[in-house]
Amino acid sequence: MNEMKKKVMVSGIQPSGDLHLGNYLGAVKNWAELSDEFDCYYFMADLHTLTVRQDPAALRRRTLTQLAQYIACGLDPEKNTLFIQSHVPAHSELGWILNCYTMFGELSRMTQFKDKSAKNSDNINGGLFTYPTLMAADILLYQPDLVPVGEDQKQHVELTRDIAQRFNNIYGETFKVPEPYIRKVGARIMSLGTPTSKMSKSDPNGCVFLMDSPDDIARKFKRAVTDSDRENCVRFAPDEKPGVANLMNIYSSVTGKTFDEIEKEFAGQGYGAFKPAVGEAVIDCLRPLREETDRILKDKAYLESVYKEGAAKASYVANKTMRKVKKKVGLVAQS
Ligand code: ATP
Ligand code: LTN
Repeated sequence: MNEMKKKVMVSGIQPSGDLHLGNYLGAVKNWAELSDEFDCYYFMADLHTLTVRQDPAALRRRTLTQLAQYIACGLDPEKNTLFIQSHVPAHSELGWILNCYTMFGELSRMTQFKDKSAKNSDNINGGLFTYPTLMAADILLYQPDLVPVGEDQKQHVELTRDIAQRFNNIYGETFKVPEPYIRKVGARIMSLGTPTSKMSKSDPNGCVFLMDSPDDIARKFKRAVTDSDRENCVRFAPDEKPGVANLMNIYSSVTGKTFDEIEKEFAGQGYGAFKPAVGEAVIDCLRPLREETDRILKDKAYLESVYKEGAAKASYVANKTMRKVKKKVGLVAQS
């Protein structure tokens, strides 16, 4: 029987910090649900992290931990292609070529470049500036239909589309022009300390990491900011009570309960009961993920087999695109 070709998805996360609840609920958990429907490529974007100084040993540890976490969070390596970006040299190769089809002005307009160069004013390197062309290469190599990303990466996917269209206009159909795939609100988890900004690894206090101990998680939720009014009532009102809304969102995401059900469950009980309950629900949700990650990390041979096989599968597809690109631009084929 002729099987319908599945749509292709590609995404990556930089191992520049440990994965947190926002990364899980907003990205990896959803990716796992797409495994059957799509042909998915997920990678550790290790080359991207070099735009900011990294401790080499910590980078290696976080890259492997992230892979173990992808698997523990439900990304089955049999159904998804999981790999380490630097293991597929085509990413760097195509990144260079695409640099030559991307304008200085376009790169200058990227808000992430402006933000990161403001934060790292002592290290505004070329990689930070050309980061979007490497990201475009990450994507275009796999000819995907969709790129699941957070809102903040939309601009980079749009630039990727522009680069692909420009290349196709010069050389004829070479790259599929992909769409960003951005999930609705709800998946945006906010900081427990500052509920008006998103939960981020750069704000460890308001951030729950997947590998945090149950005690740490309980403590972080007990300290979570709720609201400054004296209502002390669990009610979904994101504008008036962003902290409470965020906790309800987290509780709903990990238990599957609706906001109505949550309001009823905590009616008349106040934040004193609600905050620890959210903490407990998160502990229960993350415990199996943490234990499974630890178990996988101990099985070095298995982890190695996953990333080797992932790199081989990814390279096969990536090299096919590379051959096409090299031929189009006029590079001499080796064989
Ligand atoms: P940074 O601290 O540099 O802002 P980060 O911790 O926000 O990084 P990213 O590497 O930018 O994480 O994001 C990886 C993936 O996780 C992206 O798909 C992004 O949309 C998702 N993600 C990150 N933070 C959140 C969040 N708070 N809520 C929902 N999804 C998130
Ligand atoms: N830039 C992204 C990580 C990333 C990515 C990609 C996402 C690198 N290459 C390709 C999707 C597709 C980030 O910082 N979150």
